[in-house]
Amino acid sequence: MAASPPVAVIMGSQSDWATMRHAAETLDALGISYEARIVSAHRTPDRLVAFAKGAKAAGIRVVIAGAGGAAHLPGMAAAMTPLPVFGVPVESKALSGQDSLLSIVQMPAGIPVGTLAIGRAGAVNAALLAAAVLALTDDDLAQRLDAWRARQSAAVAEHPDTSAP
Ligand code: RP5
Repeated sequence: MAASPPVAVIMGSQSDWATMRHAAETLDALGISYEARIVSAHRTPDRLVAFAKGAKAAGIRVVIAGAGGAAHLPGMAAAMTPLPVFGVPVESKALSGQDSLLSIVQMPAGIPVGTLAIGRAGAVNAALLAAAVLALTDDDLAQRLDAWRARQSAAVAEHPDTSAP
């Protein structure tokens, strides 16, 4: 059986892809392979158990988990794998992602989820954190990550465009 890529990007619903694609695009930009899967803690609990219990043996090294509302996915995944899990609160319609954030961030001591910002920023940063973890043992990736950050710095103008609205 072929080994899984080093990163799994899981999400509770197809509707989360609009947010989680930003994690995927950031991983693409850094040349990190990943698999993206819909794994719902509520609607597909058996799929979640199979994924989380098998993730490490499959070769996955970091899990990025995005979910919205009563967002149990990152915490439940973390409960069933020793791999680092980064949680991305998806912006919900009803409560603007506050529900997602609080669901993910308030893990009891003993089972950590590294919780990111709500929405796109969290998705991008989850990918960057995954890259930083993998770069600890991958010098080529460490160089790509340094270059990504340098490009970002170079893209910031020193003075604001005062003609902008
Ligand atoms: C959660 O419920 C998902 O993570 C998603 O953010 C939210 C809403 O899902 P849909 O009703 O759009 O499928 O499980």
